[in-house]
Amino acid sequence: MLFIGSRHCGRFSLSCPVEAKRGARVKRVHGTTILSSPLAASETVRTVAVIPAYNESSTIGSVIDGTSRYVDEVVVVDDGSTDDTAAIAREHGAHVVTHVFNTGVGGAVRTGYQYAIRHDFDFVVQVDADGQHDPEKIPTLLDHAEDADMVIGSRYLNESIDDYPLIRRLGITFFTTVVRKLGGIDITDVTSGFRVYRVSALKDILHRSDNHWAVEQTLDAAQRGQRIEEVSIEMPIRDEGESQFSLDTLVLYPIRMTDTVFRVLLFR
Ligand SMILES: Nc1nc2c(ncn2[C@@H]2O[C@H](COP(=O)(O)OP(=O)(O)O)[C@@H](O)[C@H]2O)c(=O)[nH]1
Ligand SMILES: [Mg+2]
Repeated sequence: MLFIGSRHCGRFSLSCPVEAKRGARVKRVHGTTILSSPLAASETVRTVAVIPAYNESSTIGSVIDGTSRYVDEVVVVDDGSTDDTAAIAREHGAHVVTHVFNTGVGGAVRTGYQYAIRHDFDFVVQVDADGQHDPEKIPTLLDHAEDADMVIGSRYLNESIDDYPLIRRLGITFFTTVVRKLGGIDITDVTSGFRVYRVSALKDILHRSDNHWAVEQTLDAAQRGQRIEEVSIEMPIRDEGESQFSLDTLVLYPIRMTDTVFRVLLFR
């Protein structure tokens, strides 16, 4: 039987130190792990799902329902939505933190991370609200977090990336190459928003940017020698709503990218 529930993290040792050593270690895992044995309910590792959401009323309910089976709490960061996202999220049992103004994905996930830190969670699972991330893959990500500080679900380790528009693939490849070169790590999908973090390590890499959050935090983690893993996760393109990527984001890429990279390399 496939194990259901975040308690499988309970076998992680809470005293497991985050080794801050130079030269990040990346273990890439292809395929899916099926967990076979549930662990004792008495173990106390706590996991929170952080779901950034901007006008996702058509999908947020099912994403929460699917996700809540695998975590102790679901937090939806409503990023200034103008539709019923927040109300639907509450109806489905999520704790909702509302931004009065829209900040962008980076601002939304940062609010979620701060919630996790403040409430002493051990792990954060980050899931998009648009239905792109299959909650049934959460145990796979958590399983790999046993030996990692950050686990990234990668579309590039399977064929789902082939469905993305060329311009989007070029953007992801560009960002990933920058982080690979500057961070000395061997990853394939730095912009993926389907991730798990060990909170004790996440505390050190809280990003500042509201745009290229993934580039900033992953590069920072690599520079600090945090353990970063990638796992193959299928990620279809979204059916509903609008992606954060637009012509504006494309035109502003070079400026924002330079800003992000200099900030990490020079000031952190
Ligand atoms: N488009 C957009 N999404 C946001 C914003 N703030 C939070 N989000 C949420 O952040 C997540 C990732 O955004 P998305 O557009 O799906 O990015 P993509 O998966 O990289 O195309 C989704 O759950 C959004 O609802 C925002 O300002 N714009
Ligand atoms: Mg998405």
